[in-house]
Amino acid sequence: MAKTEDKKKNSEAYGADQIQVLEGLDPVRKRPGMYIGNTAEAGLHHLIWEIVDNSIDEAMAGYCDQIKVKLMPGNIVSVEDNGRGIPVDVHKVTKVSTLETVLTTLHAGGKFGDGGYKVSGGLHGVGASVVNALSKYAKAEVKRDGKLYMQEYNFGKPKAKVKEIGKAKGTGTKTTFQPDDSIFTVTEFDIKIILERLRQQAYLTKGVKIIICDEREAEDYKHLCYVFYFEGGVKSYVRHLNTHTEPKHENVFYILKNSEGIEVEVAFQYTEEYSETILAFANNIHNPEGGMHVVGFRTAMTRTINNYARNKGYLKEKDTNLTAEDIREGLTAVISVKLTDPQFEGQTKAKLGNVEARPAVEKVVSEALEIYLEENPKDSEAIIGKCLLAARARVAARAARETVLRKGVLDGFALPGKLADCSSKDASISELFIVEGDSAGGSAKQGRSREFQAILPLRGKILNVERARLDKMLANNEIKSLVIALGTNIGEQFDIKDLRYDKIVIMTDADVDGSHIRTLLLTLFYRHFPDLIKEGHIYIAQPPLYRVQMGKEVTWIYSDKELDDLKADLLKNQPAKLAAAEAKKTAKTKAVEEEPEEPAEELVEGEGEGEVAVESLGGIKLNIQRYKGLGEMNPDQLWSTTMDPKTRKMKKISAEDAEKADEIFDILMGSDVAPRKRFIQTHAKSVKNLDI
Ligand code: 28F
Repeated sequence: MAKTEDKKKNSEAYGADQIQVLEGLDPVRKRPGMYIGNTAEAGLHHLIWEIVDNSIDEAMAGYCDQIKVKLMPGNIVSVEDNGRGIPVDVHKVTKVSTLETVLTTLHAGGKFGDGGYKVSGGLHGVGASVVNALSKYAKAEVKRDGKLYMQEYNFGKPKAKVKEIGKAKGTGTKTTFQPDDSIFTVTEFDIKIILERLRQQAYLTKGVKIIICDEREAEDYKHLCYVFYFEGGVKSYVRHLNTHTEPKHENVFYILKNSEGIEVEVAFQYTEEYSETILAFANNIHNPEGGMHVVGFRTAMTRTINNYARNKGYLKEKDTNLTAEDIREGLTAVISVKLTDPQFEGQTKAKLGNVEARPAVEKVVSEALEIYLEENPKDSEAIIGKCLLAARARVAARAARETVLRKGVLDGFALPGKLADCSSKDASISELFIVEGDSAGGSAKQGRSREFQAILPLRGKILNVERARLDKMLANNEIKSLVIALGTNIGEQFDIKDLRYDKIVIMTDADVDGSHIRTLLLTLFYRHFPDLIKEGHIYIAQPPLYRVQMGKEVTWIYSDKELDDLKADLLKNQPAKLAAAEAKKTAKTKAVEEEPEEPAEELVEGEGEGEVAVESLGGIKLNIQRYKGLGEMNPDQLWSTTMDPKTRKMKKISAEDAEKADEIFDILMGSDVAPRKRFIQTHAKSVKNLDI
């Protein structure tokens, strides 16, 4: 990235005086959630995002083109960039080094003030101090003016003044931190989460190289490094999103242009799919609920494509215009805007509110799209052909849908025969369990609390469903039953007020078939009942994987890790447990006089039909029974482990979970064989535990 003279002058003029309001870090340690969302896995990773965001801000300002993230043993993370380096001169207000001020005070960013960063994501520049406050150890190193400066901290407090510790080549900032494990409930970083996020950031910050090295394994083990660098920016992102589908045309549309101070970067390409994927970002922050930039984009697309189609005679005089719906089908687009003062709205602050973003995107995309369509006639023909087909299908589908809907869904009384409904008519307490297969359905019907729990068994055939066309989907009886049971109707007639259950619980086996059915149902909800997901009505039941019996004590285990933990725990506490067991034994023996020890076989007899294994952990016999399917549990067990609101574990499905399922669905059901094979090979072991 060019560091122009102009920018250099600017950076020299920009010193230590941008910081206005200053506050210590006590509030951060008192209420960490206020600053990083929570103190679980997401909050822990948030620490990394905050530090990386600072580097990305420096990159967006044009001063940095490389960011290196290192994970080290002991949950220590370092982030290093080759930006200008945080200034170290004495700060006017605090009278200590600016570096120290930035790391130890809140509101020390000065990002939106004069001379601060024009464009920024993150916590408005207080990120570094928040991370410092929540770390038991941290270190800041700055290379500036040929010198290396350093300061260390414990719990946000400096151990000593900022020191010059040597010479330096180049410039930059490096922050190292070790999260305070008394604050976080999760302390281990997950490389997958880190890679996913930083890959996305690399797409959104064109030309910046992000390197991630995981150095947490044993020393002789080869360390793994990952490098993300995308010259194409969001164009590369669109290609990536379309890797598992068939593009309809070759050239990805791409534009990067500034309009009225807003940087607009947009790429799109149509695929064979019927669905639309639009990813929108403002200052690199994802806006799942869209916003003004998305509105501007849609307007530009609809108007420009219609104009072109008319001019070239694809649309005849008698034809009506293509609708926004027709233009959506099969579209994969990434919209990224960068602006000075982003306003986020909506329930989850996930929607861009700045009205000026709308005309900016509309103008940039309209102008560039007109040129693209003229210059790429082959691509244009494919795109318009796709839109025209969608228009025709829309008319046909409506006709088909109306006939289907008239037959069943509209008369609310024709509830499917397979549905064992609950007796309560109060939707706010009612739950619908969608169960795989008739045998598990039988157990669920017997085990449930009839008052508020309804059971709908589905057959395996559901797998052959085609997800794209509503009319074809409703031709499948299993799906039709489900839609009728929900009560909301579907498509244009959908109305969430008529939902008959507050919770819709997908209860499938922990095997490959179960995972398929779950994926399919989530896809169905994602495509055709998105409001049910958005409003938190969709759940996945979590049946246990194992039943572990130790003497008379029965424990239900829900994951392999939990089982390992239990064993480890037993080994650790073994002397105490053994002693307790011994004491019991002697007591018993005394009472019945010389009665032989309880035979081991008695322990081996598990209930139900699951696989049984007996393990002996230093004298304690463990009877471990693995459940392969819901059908292996008797109704009482199913109730107490999986259905009883007091004891069950259920996973509420978020829009992201469903989006992932939708992607997996493509891979599993799509026409492309290679990615499916790859997916099944790489996930063969984990498919049974796919937590979607
Ligand atoms: C590993 C994390 O934090 N990188 C950063 C800079 C550069 C400047 C800066 C940062 C100064 C007064 C706040 C340098 N020279 N990586 C990072 N690189 N912050 S953070 O300035 C911060 C402001 O108050 C910088 C000239 N201007 C800005």
